[in-house]
Amino acid sequence: MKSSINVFPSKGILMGCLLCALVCGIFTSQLYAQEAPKDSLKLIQLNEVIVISAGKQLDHQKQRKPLSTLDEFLESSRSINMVKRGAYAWEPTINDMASERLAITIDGMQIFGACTDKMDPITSYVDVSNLAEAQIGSGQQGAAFGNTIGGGINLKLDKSNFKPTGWNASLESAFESNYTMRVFGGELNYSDEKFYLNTDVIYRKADNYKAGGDEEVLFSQFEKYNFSVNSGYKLAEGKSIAATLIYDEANDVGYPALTMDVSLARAVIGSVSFNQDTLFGNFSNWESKMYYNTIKHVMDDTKRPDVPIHMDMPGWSETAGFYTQANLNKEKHHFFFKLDGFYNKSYAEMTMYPTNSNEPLMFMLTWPDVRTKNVGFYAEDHIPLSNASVKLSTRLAFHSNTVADDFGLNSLKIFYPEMDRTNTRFLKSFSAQYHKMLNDFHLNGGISYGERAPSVSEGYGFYLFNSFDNHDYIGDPSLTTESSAEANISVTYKKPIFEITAAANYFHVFNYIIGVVDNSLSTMTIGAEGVKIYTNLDYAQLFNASLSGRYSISNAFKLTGQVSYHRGVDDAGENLPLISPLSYRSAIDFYKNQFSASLSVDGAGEQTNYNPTYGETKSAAYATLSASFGKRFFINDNDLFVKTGIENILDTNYSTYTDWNNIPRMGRNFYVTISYSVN
Ligand SMILES: [Cu+2]
Repeated sequence: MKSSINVFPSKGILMGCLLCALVCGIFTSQLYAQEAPKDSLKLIQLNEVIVISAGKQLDHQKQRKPLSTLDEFLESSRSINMVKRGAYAWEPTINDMASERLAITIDGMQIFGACTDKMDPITSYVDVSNLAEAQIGSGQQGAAFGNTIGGGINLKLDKSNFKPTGWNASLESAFESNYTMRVFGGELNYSDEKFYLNTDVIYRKADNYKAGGDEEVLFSQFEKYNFSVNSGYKLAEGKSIAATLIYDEANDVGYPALTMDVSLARAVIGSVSFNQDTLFGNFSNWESKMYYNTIKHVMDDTKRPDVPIHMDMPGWSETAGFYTQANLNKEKHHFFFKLDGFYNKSYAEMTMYPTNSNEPLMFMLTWPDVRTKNVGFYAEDHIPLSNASVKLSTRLAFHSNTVADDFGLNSLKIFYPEMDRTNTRFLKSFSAQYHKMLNDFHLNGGISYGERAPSVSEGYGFYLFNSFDNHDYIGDPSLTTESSAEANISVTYKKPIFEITAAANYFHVFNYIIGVVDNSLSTMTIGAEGVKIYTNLDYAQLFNASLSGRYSISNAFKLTGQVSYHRGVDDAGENLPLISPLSYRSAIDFYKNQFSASLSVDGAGEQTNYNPTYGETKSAAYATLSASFGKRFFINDNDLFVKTGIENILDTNYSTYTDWNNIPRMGRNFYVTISYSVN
């Protein structure tokens, strides 16, 4: 089926667009607009940093919804869109690319979900209470965090870092009317120049949410709690050790867009690190970390009516890893070096229970105990020139996959009799970014090349049911490494009260991995339409462009806006799935005398470039309106902060291109957040 004739924007049009924008004086660069991220990542230029820091009153005032889920925080980013299968555990995408093509780390730690159906992106295993900020790099700008095509996100943990603040504590609570979500959280911190201890706990429970027009979305409830502790001790001046531990557990999580729910999703994430301000020679900020995390994910279909065949589908993922990194300043050069590595075990199984109990049980390994080893070296050099700067970076990595389970290996050998147990690759990434200041203009441009290995599902998945296109998926261990050539450009016009940025990027992805129907195979899942095999297409092309601006109307009023355009096609000119239609957002924010307010609109045009082959239907245009009000009070020495708001004020019933199987989004929602902190 052809959805439409695809005319990919040619380079001529692209250049024309940029020129036009320049002439109009409306453009923007995200690259250098942000304040430099702190600590060890000082040198890495990020495209965007989202401040999260729950429990920090000052930051809270600027946030429209301080105790929202981490997913909502990420969704507020310019660079991230979230794929939704329910109210919980959304999947981040950057440049219209999802998990397999992104490098997502928690405080530099590699973590991999344990679900074969992408129910547990790793962002679901932390909460806002743990985090200081989300650091986002587009394309190869995210390669500092790992091998990537689309970009990288590092979720930075919140730590006192030897600030002499003494004891402080805070209590937080929130309520949201639409799905009666209750949130309770608290922190207790101590920090002095020699020692710090941060602890926090948060609990969330939500019932089914209601889409616009009071339509209840069944199986969208969830319950989650998260506990974390991190501590540091100074061994000597300029020398310290630190340790972190996060425990995160979600139960009774409904996935209305899928055929199964989750009874347990649990992560234990721990690390120890050693930091030293100096190293031999001119090296500085030496940081080394060892970490381990283990995830258990249990799917559950017992609460669903009319299940044709009951299935048990547990999955496990365990990762151990390390990194060591340092800066080096030598004359004009600002180097950053990082050596990192991880070892991951991914194992998932499926047992089917036929309704006729005389029939035998059916057992499959959907992830056959795949062991992934990756050792990488990342280096970057930032060279300031007069009114300009250049950043060069590279990542070189050795990557290997081994199928450890014999039963799983033999199952895959049905399809690939020649397959080896182990598959190794050498992955490369190179990037050059240039920045120039011309009076009030900032120009940014860059070219990059990057590679990634297939994910465990793409390489070794065994009959993974995808409810989006209603097909069973089988991996291919002999997939070729996917690679991407990328170009990005942006122009910002910046005045103290006014700023506008136009940005565009283009990815030419070679050996693009996607599921392709194989008519010779029969399905395993009852009701599935067919079987798809993960296959390398010759190439795919992705193009993203955005225009964003900020205007300070007065000291108290600030206006922001963004409109973005996206396109993705495969080598036959067919649309790629999950590509955003034209989308926009705008907001007016007010802040004065400890009082804050905002009014915002979010919307998208009709999705004209969709692809039914991948299960997509056209999503209609929509717009939603939201408002928030906040006030900070001082009670003795303590702080009380109250924030309230309404989302989707007009109770619009809508779904977007990221909503799995078009499940409708939340209707009108009132929320209130209260936080009280004692210093
Ligand atoms: Cu799952």
